[in-house]
Amino acid sequence: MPRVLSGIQPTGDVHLGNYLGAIRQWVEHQHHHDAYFCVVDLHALTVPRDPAHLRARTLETAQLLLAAGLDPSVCTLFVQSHRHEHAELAWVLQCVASIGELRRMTQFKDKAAREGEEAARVGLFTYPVLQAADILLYQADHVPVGDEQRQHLELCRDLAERFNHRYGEVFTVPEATVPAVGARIMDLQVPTMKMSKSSESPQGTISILDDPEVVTRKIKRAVTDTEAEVRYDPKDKPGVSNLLTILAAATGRSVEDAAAGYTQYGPLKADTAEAVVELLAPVRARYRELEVEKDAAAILAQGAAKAASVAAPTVTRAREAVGLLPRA
Ligand code: ATP
Ligand code: LTN
Repeated sequence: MPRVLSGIQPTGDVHLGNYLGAIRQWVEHQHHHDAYFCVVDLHALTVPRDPAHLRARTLETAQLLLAAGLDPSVCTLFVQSHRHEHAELAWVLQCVASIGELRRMTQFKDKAAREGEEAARVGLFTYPVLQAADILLYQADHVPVGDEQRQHLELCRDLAERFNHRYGEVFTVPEATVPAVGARIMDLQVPTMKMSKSSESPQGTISILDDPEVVTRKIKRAVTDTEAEVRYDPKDKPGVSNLLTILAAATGRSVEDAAAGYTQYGPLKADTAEAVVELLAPVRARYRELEVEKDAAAILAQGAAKAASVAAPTVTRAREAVGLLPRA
């Protein structure tokens, strides 16, 4: 079976963009892949966080993934920091990556620009190398992610190829799997910015646990434009195009099909809201049903143990390849 791995940061409320861009694909993939999914708590340390909050969010994010449909009897769900191999391989790969290629990462440039690069943590800079370690440890063939992760996946492939070339074949070179529709859901209030867990735009972000009334209100108040023409044109009409993308992704159609028949924004918003409410209803219901807290911790412990069976041999091979003295 081909192997799949992906991760999500425990940095805030899981939102519709995470669901349509990534999680929904994970739920699908788990049935025909050897599938590994992790809550990437080490990645969350790259910007300042409250420790108690991070701890709580890590468990809650795992619970949400279970509610969204990840099934621990068919996939491996774990917390990144519970496997020390991630940090260990990340170091080795930091000695393969160059400063120049990391400097070109747009996510680093954007995030570092917010506080000024001087004060940005070194971990924010090396973040994509840790991500590459996550992927390469499991010899993943496919990595289902949203659109903004393409560049990190390219870097991961480059590092795998460079390592294999320099030290011998150790790593599978992975491919990004990005959905055709829904890979980049935009903020409903600022449709030129991607919907994000860590943005300060509660009205622009739909949490996957939002009440149906809240979802409906947010979509009805979504920023559009004054033209009153329903047409998919992300450059000139980012708000309307985002609604069409959401409607299309939620109902499994192309954006063109989704746009057909609408002449006004009101009905488009009403139907989009209805489709999203319907899409998220099972996730909300399951989140409430789950005897969450205890179960999730046990599932994560099992997941970490299962992850070791793939991660540990990979690290051993990588250590040997670069010339680290074998452990006694
Ligand atoms: P943060 O704001 O803390 O960076 P995030 O919302 O970008 O968080 P991540 O945990 O970094 O979420 O990403 C988890 C997955 O969700 C990734 O595969 C990412 O590509 C995808 N994703 C994130 N935001 C969107 C979005 N707006 N549209 C589609 N996919 C998204
Ligand atoms: N950087 C990713 C999260 C992430 C990830 C991974 C995704 C960390 N490690 C490994 C896929 C595979 C993001 O979505 N911001």
